[in-house]
Amino acid sequence: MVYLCLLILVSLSSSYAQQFYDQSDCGVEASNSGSRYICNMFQNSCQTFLVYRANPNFQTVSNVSDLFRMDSDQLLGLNNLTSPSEELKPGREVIIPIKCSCSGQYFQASFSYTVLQNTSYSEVACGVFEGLLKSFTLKEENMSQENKLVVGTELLVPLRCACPDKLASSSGVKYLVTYPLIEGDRPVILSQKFGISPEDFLSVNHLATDETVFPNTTVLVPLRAAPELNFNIQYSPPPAPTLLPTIAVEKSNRNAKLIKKLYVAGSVVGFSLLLAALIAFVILYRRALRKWKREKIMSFTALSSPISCSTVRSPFKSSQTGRSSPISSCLSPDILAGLKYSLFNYSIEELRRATRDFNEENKIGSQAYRGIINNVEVMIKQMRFEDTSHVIDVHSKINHINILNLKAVSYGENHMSWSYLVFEFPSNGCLRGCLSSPSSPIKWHWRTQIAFDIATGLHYLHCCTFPSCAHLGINTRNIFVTANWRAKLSNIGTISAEGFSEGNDKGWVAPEYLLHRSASEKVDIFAFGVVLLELISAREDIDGKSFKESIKFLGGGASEGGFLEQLRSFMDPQLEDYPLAEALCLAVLAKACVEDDPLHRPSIDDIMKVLARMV
Ligand SMILES: *[C@@H]1O[C@H](CO)[C@@H](O)[C@H](O)[C@H]1NC(C)=O
Ligand SMILES: *[C@@H]1O[C@H](CO)[C@@H](O)[C@H](O)[C@H]1NC(C)=O
Ligand SMILES: *[C@@H]1O[C@H](CO)[C@@H](O)[C@H](O)[C@H]1NC(C)=O
Ligand SMILES: *[C@@H]1O[C@H](CO)[C@@H](O)[C@H](O)[C@H]1NC(C)=O
Ligand SMILES: CC(=O)N[C@H]1CO[C@H](CO)[C@@H](O)[C@@H]1O
Repeated sequence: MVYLCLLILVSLSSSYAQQFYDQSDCGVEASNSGSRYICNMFQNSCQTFLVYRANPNFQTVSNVSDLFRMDSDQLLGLNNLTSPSEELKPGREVIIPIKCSCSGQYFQASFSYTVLQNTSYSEVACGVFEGLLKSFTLKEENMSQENKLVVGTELLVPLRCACPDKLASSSGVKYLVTYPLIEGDRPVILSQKFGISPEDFLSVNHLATDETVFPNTTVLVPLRAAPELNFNIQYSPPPAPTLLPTIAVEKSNRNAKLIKKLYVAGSVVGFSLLLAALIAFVILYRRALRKWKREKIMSFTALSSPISCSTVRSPFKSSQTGRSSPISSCLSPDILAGLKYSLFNYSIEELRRATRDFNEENKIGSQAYRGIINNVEVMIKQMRFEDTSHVIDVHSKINHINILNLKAVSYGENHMSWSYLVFEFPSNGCLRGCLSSPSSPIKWHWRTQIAFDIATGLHYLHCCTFPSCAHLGINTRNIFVTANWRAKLSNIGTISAEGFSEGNDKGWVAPEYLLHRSASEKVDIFAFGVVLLELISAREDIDGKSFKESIKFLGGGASEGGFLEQLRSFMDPQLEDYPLAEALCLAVLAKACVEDDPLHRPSIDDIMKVLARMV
């Protein structure tokens, strides 16, 4: 029986030996294997189909048939529609018959397109043609170096398509339909939509069971007859909000305004301290009025936007991540918001004194200095004026022992000059420094404590803030360690979902973030895995290559004796005494966190459960 299954599997996978799912986004600059579908020896052209979705620019069948330069009658019957001018719902899938043929190495369905307005190649490939081809393919085909396109240009558009090869044909597959993925698509859903078996679908695209597929690229759907779509497939609802809707605390409008003004004046005080707030408000507001220019205040009010440290936009359903409801473990964010939050305002002169005139020796990192104010060590971060308000906003709403505390702010003379944020500075400095220091290796139980602290900080960000946010820049350089070896996360709110910012421009980063800018909390889980590996080995690995190699043994393969030997040789040589079982546990946890497929990474809840047993 098993043998039979194996046989079927082998024959299935070999019957679709050609084409690979390529998860990279439509707009990526570089070509991957799988960016285009490869010709086979069996047939070099065929009649097949692709799926196009109605959208605000192409709303009717006649719009769509114009785009594909075909007769609208051809589309009506195939799509069970009657009128070419009927307005389709955005997202309604329209099946387009195409002729797919081999050109050079690749299959393509050739169309031409006249550019209607000044635009870009990526907009045509990813917008107009919905990712049915990569934008660099379009550029290559039209021999262009630039991304710009001028109105009126006639473009050759080679859409992705494929013909079944010999083995696929012999198993009855007639068509491989090109399907552009959208958010929420999963192999199971697609199989239902086309009425095929998930196994067939997975093997034609060389996908592993449970593998996540990403929007803005295509898959092939193997069909034995012309496509008929089932439009009644339920996409799972968008990820549930990760926190209680904010009903717990009704704050009056007046109260909100008061808070805002306090914030303007450099101090936010929570509801619980309303009385103190009123007094502080009067004093601070008056002082602020005297001190600050009117326009400055105006611009702050305008800038104080709602929190989003990097709002999580997750393609993963919460049911799949298996996360239990965080509701029970968290307070309402409105209560947390500024329970106790006060922000001082320092003058530039004070900071100059603290850092010995921004002396090079005080520099830690590219835009941070350490300094001493009132005999307390602080970290002073240089920042563009327009970025400070966001960071302050985020910090005014989070308050956690494992997150670096923002203490004060200092604004430059005008909008063009630098502003500075003053943070606490835990005396052991950043974790990377502690791990690299040869003089005093971190003891094992401190390391597990640090891991637990980082996880706690992340859990707080993921589950106890509203909207929940991902850090997106976790690494050992922005985790700080206090005198008694507790860890604190920094750089909250400085990294946007769109891009890498300081502190995140090097290191081993979750692959889906590099490829799709897919900014989910799973990016943090990956980064946490990397931090764990550094924590137990003390090594630093820029692109993860050597880490990947050295933790291979955890996936099996080594003999039992060799297994522990390999673990020992991976560990920080400076660690003298540590329980091997715990080390193994951390290594296995780290390996799970750095899985390429975000769905296979554990949730922060699971991580906390594991670590809580150790500390
Ligand atoms: C779509 O069709 C409508 C009416 O038939 C027309 O006004 C509009 O210009 C068309 N859009 C495109 C992009 O061709
Ligand atoms: C075609 O559309 C009509 C309504 O417009 C519907 O009743 C019928 O079931 C559809 N047929 C198929 C095969 O989807
Ligand atoms: C499009 O770009 C060309 C060249 O850059 C320019 O001359 C033209 O005015 C632009 N047209 C529109 C409508 O923006
Ligand atoms: C897909 O591409 C569209 C258009 O280029 C873009 O607006 C959208 O953000 C992309 N989606 C993802 C998940 O990258
Ligand atoms: C191969 C081909 O048709 N190339 C055309 C692509 O479009 C540019 C205009 O941007 C033409 O100059 C090329 O001839």
